[in-house]
Amino acid sequence: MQIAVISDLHLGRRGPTDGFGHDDAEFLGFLSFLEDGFEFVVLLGDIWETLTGTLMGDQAGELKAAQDAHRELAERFRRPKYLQVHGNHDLVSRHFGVPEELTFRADGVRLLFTHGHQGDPLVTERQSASEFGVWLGGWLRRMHLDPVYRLANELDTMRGGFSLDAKRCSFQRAWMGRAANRDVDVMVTGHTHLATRAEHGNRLYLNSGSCSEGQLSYLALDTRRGDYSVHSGY
Ligand SMILES: [Mn+2]
Repeated sequence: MQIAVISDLHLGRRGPTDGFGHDDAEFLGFLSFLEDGFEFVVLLGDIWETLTGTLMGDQAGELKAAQDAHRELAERFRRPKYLQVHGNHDLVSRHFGVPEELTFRADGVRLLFTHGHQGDPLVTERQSASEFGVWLGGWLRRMHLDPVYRLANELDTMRGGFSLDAKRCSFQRAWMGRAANRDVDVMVTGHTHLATRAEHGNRLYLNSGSCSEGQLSYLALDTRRGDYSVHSGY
């Protein structure tokens, strides 16, 4: 089976808090490229940004506003080729039937797809503090304090134990522990915005990186050939 994975688009209601940073028409071209080359396209969470409303707490309203602001993308994602899981920035999607994870077996390979915030202690143990931090970040951007916003994001990366170095990345180690417990061969997450491919013994960890802030990364999985690769641009 040939599967493409993208995540962390952070599509918002446009304006300063919208983290997407792509022209929608150009991004639709990228999606057509993925649709032509793969049997499925997995949307691995944080597709929509619902935590940066002017007031906290109306995530369903923010989801609707973001989908209205990016109508063609929202419609494209409803095609049967797309499979979606929710992340921590679009957690509210679970009320519309979007699951927390997908597992399947293809060509004898067991795969688990999940956004990954469940392995991030700040998000799981201090969810309201984490959501407050994201909401505050939205206000920093409205107030054009982007350098402060970027510094806060870098601190967040360090705090989360996120690293491109597989040995140093505690987030990745946590997920590979779960992969072993659940006998998963290929563990796929997003969330850190660090596109990654790392072998852990006979298991593989993949991270889809991010398509926000104008970045473009995706994973290409071919279970029949055993090819798993990280791409930036197309
Ligand atoms: Mn996330």
